[in-house]
Amino acid sequence: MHGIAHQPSMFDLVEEPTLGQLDGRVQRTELTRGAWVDHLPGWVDGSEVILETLLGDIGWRAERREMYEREVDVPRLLRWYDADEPLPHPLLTSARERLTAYYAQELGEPFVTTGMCLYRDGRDSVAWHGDTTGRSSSQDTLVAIVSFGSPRPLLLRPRGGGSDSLKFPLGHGDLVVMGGSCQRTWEHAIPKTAKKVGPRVSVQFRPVGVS
Ligand SMILES: O=C(O)CCC(=O)C(=O)O
Repeated sequence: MHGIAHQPSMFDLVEEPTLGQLDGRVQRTELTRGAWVDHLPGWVDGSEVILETLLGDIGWRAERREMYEREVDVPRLLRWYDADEPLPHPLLTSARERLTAYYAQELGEPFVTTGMCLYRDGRDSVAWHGDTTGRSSSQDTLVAIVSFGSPRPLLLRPRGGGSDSLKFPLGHGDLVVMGGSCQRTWEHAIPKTAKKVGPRVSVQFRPVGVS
């Protein structure tokens, strides 16, 4: 589908995907203004089969938006799962449950929706933004991201810029969680790259009413 060049090896495809421990392994970086980021490289093991599923025909859509008075394609494909829509691989459902349990104290509510973004190659990207549609425009919340496929850096900077950005390299099976005031007081981006990179899928879990 979509002409995505991806050649999994037979070896990778027979490996069963599993989720690692979260307790004691997640590393927190405190940012300014009550924002923080948690990072756990390699949370999902054997994730090749999940990438294959996600690169299949799961209903990816291109979005268009107005720019300089004309409509242009948003440079990535999107797929949104509401609370009651089954996810395309059972490990993703387990991941959402495990994250809900791990962050229960801090979040006080479950992760419910699942947004997915497909970056087909290095030309796909997302510009600086915070997830501020809905409650996250005024309340602290958590957005958890599990990354599959080619590594791409997630950049973070305080809203409005002004200081150097932080870089979290997101590889195959890595977890990153943005928390506290991060969506309001910081911005994040996945920049384009001229390097030859394969597809990457970002799977984002959010509480209800946050996007
Ligand atoms: O690709 C990512 O992991 C980040 C996605 C993102 O920033 C968003 O969809 O809000």
